[in-house]
Amino acid sequence: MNLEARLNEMLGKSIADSTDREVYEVLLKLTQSEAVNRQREEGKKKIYYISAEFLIGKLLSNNMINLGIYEEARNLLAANGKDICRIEEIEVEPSLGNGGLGRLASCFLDSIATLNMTGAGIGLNYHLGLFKQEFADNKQKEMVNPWIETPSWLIKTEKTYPVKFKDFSLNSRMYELAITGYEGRTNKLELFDIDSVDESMVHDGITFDKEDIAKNLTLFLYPDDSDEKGRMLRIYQQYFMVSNAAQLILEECENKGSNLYDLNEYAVIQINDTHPSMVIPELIRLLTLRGLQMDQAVEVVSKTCAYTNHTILAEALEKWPMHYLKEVVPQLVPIIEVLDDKVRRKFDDESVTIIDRNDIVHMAHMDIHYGFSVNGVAALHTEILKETELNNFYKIYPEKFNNKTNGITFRRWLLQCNPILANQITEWIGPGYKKNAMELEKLGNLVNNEDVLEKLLAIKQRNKAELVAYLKETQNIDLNENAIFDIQVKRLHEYKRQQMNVLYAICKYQEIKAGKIPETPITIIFGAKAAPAYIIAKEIIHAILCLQEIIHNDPQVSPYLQVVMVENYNVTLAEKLIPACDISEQISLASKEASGTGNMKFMLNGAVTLGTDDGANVEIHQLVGDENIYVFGASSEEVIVHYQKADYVSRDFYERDAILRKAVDFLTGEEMKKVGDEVCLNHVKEELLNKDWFMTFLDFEDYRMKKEQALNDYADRKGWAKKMLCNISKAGYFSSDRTIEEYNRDIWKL
Ligand code: 26Q
Repeated sequence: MNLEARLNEMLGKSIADSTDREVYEVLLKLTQSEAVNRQREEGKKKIYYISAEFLIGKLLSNNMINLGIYEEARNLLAANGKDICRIEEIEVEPSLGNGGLGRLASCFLDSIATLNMTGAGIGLNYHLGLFKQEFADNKQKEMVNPWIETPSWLIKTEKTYPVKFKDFSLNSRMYELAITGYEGRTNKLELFDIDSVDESMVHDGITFDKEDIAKNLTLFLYPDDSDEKGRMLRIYQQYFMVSNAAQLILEECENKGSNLYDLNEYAVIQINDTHPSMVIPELIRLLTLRGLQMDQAVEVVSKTCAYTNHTILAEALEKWPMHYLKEVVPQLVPIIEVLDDKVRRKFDDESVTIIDRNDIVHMAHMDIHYGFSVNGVAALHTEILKETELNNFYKIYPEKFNNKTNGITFRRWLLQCNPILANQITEWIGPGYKKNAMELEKLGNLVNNEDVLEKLLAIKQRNKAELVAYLKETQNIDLNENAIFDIQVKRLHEYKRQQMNVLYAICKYQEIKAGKIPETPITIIFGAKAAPAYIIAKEIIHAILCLQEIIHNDPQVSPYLQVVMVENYNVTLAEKLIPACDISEQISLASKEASGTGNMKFMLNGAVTLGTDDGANVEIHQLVGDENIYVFGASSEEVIVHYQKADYVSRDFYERDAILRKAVDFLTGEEMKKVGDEVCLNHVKEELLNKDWFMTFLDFEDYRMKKEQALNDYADRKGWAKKMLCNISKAGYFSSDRTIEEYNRDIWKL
């Protein structure tokens, strides 16, 4: 393809004479048509990855890299006075996910296509996606985030299915997004929608009429489920998603020659957490309508569906009152009752039933009984599922349980977001690592090469400078590029313990005030959205923003310490922050973070982890060794025992540790009250003192010591560079290509 000629033709003028938007639009169309050329449906069996979330990120650069036209396009644009980074800025990021689970789904689609597997993602086309976060008065405000523009990556199709609810029916419409594999095929992400969605019903931020389903069904990603109407809407969304998925899957398999009794030879369905679990009863229902006996339908579906668990937090395990299901999808109720009845006949154990004594339906239980595989997302997580959380199920079905440690696509999280590092690695060890990530191990041989270490430090410095410029331009934030960049970016959740990092920052502030100046300045960067109805999470954001203001306005402290919370943390910002990071904060309470995937992205980009032995941190720790990671805090076993004995009392730690006490008291001190909301700040403090459900105080002292050590070690630049190199060289295991190969080997068998 002659890129220049095609671009000129499509533009109708020269590149130099075109606006950035015009160039973006033709690149989009050209990339789209290239992607279509690589579409293939081969092989009998197809993996359907059903997920309520796909956090895909911007697509232009990603697709151009995967199609092998990025370099040529960048050079061509540069020769015509255009900066490809500016062109990328035009694209609006699709925000179809909350965090880890949605981003994982997107990494998996990339790897499935890269590995030339026949597969598709199935989800919903939320018009406004996740809310856009804005800060005002040091608080989070939620705004709409429309992302569908013309032209769009999203292609409207003519495919529609009827979906019946209790009192009305809706016709769906399928949209498609091309999923390009790196030097591989193009697969599809199928997103279902309805034509009658009405974006104009949203007012005052993200408020809308939760009961008008024909207008609101695909407006937002999981709106607030703090009230009953919100929870009902969630069931409407989930059923709509899986009914479409089931109809599409049956249609495709029948077209390929399936007689439906052999469905599992044509399809394997991966259920991404419990959000798509109703696909099980829905498929059974559709199969019986097509003539199968109930028992046969149950057997066929049980051989086709596999379930992934992403959380051990009880409150996130979905349980729906039966009366909700009767109100929304009465047609599934008799089927769920049959499934429950079969379980009750087989097992005399109330803890494994599908419908419990209070008439509540446990979605995960249905997945485990009527799926053939149950997997956790990191070694520790799977062990905890087997030994505690799902132990009663593990005893029944030991053969179903398996671990699939998460992974990330190196195309987006290295080649795209950190091209200078990627090019340098290619120079050092050749390009093989792009497809065979384990080749990064070769970097280990260079750990005593002074030139390599210096170059690594120089690249980090360049990425920091780029982040500084980007945040100045987009958010008017002034960062000191000579500081240590200590970064914690992830959803705001109490178990992730952003509050512990805040307490550390307060201690540091107080130390500097008292005259103890750090050897190297420190910049602590946060990025996090809080669910709109998660009050304490929003209050923690408030505390961070108040602290940011206080330090920013304190000339005695600000040259040595900065606290910054970036607004509207999303994939685009992650791609800027991660390459610039020195210290990666992964500080969840041990046993609570199923895996984490940010931890892997930071490591791959040469950050050193400060973390607990939780989730995939455990595996990172094993791979890099004690010398190349800072691990602190109680172990998962200790934490589990504390919960069992209910013997943790946060106030004891507060009373014993004067440094901790001073930091906690600062939360409601005069300085904070001057810039913040007293009620919110009091609440943050009281929650820590009276509950501290996630044991912040238990780990605080150890956290503070290990963080000090990391900050001190940073000054030995060569020693630090060795740690960076080691982390990069061991990151190969966390390629999602490895994860997907394991899913295929053990579960999908394509
Ligand atoms: C449940 C009920 C009602 C409303 C919302 C939800 C809900 C929504 C989203 C429950 C869970 C989620 C998302 C979970 C998630 O992102 N989990 C993360 O998955 C990652 C990929 O496996 C892991 O790395 C993270 O450790 C895990 O927290």
